[in-house]
Amino acid sequence: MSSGTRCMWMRGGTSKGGFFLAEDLPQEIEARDAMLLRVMGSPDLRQIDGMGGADPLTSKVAVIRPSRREGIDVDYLFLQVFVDRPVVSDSQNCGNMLAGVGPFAIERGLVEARDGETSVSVYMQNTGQVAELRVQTPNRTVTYEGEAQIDGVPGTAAAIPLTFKDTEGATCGALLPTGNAVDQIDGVKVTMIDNGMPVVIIAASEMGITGYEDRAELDANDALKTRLESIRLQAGKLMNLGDVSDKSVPKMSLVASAVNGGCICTRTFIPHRCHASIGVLGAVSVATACALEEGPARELANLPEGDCKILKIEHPSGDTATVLDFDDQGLVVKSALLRTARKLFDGTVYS
Ligand code: NQM
Repeated sequence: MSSGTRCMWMRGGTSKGGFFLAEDLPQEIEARDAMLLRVMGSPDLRQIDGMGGADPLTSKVAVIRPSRREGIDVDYLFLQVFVDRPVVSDSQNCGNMLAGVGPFAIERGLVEARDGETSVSVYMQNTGQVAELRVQTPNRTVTYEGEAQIDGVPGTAAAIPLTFKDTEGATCGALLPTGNAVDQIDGVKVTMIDNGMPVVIIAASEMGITGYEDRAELDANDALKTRLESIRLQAGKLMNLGDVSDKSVPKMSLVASAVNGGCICTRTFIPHRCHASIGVLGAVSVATACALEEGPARELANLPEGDCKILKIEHPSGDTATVLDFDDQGLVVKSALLRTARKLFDGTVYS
């Protein structure tokens, strides 16, 4: 057993995981990853010998360091620790864990709190983009208590608004990496898009489901998952992601018409289990697809008028409201979402 590593466990949005200062982790990547697998208890479906919650949404790590970049407070590296495989992947970003980065940076003294609210600018190392967070800091102290409610999390907490700019093509190099809003893979019509998260969008009906099933039912549908994985492996290459068999991107979002007054309804595989809700940047990418000129999302979406649109992306736990700002060519230039976070534990974790 190691002598222990300083760590804070936090809920960030609808995810949960370990937050570390980069200086507290082994500097060598192989040693770092071996340590994080031990911390989470992976590979093991139950993660019984570690802190992970036996779910990709609770097997996440955020690594934070002071930023050397002009005008940026901290650098954030997201790591997905696979539950059932000995894999730690930096191939994706995570906007849910991002919500915890602001409070963590203030609590660890990397950002000085103001009285009332503190802005934290975060360079997201996985994709090379910047996010702005607003953290509630009455009396220069982080508060986690408040009135904001996000679907997928019981109760209320202090609001942490997130704003993203220039997320287009963050990982794939272009918003539509194939140059098309619609392609065919395995005879199925898909949109491959990246506005902060690489996502493959397919009409649920094309995959033989309604798109309103619950997470457990979809997770148990092995035939569906096999078809999705075949499409995903081909899409990965077309999206400039290479061989994605050991990567957690692209995500697979199955869409249907909204049923609760939203823009569209989603069931998203991330990529081998169905998300309990939807990822933050995943929601931004789906919302962006709804506003394309064509494609499975566009065909099913209810789109409000105007250059600033609030698009509610429905999912198994409710919806995620995404605010998109468009320029006069109809391109998304800014996106914003509301998240909350909570400090759960601060101490020493053993590997
Ligand atoms: O898309 C899960 C999550 C995510 C990612 C996933 C996320 C995002 O809910 O920005 O937040 O898609 O693997 O934490």
